[in-house]
Amino acid sequence: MNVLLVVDIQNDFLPGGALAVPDGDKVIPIINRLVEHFDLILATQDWHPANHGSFAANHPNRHPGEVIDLNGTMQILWPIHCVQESPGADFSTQLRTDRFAKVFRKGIDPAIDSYSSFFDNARKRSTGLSDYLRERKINELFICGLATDYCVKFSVLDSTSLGIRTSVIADACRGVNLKPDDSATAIAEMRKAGASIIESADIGR
Ligand code: VGL
Ligand code: ZN
Repeated sequence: MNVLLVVDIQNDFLPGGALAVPDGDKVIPIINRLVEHFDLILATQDWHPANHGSFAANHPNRHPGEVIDLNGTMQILWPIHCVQESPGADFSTQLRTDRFAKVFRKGIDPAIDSYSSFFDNARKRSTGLSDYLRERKINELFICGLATDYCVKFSVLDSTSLGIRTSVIADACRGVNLKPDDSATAIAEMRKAGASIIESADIGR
């Protein structure tokens, strides 16, 4: 069984959104084709309460891009984004979600961020994804989505560390690139951790 994980294709990460990933919308037609070629499709949603500690606005005199210690974990501060039940947290209406078997939500605890689809940034709490995969004896995963340098990267690193054979579909990902080469660095890190870096054209054609 081949399994696709679609990470955070939400309005706030798309052009016009609160934390827009440059060209983030370009991955949508690619992912809409990919879903035809997988047996099981899983997805994640960044799903923050309004008082989330990753929002610069929740810290006096702090601005997006600054780094703070949030309860013992290094935290980059972001604009307010993907607030639970807000339109910014919705999947894009352009995205084919009809084949999503299950959506895992993350970043729910205001005290800690969660870039990875598996665990929060302190690796204390699970989203349920690792149990879901283990119960179904799934040990191979294809990952795509937003953003290459945050949620995709940390999902891939947790996936390989769990012993899951992991492939990143590079052209179906885009990065925030706070620094211009952050995505390239992230791809190199993922490869070094044992992930295969592939292209969407390698799937189903
Ligand atoms: C993400 C920054 C903050 C992501 C989520 O989905 O990559 N990045 N929250
Ligand atoms: Zn977030």
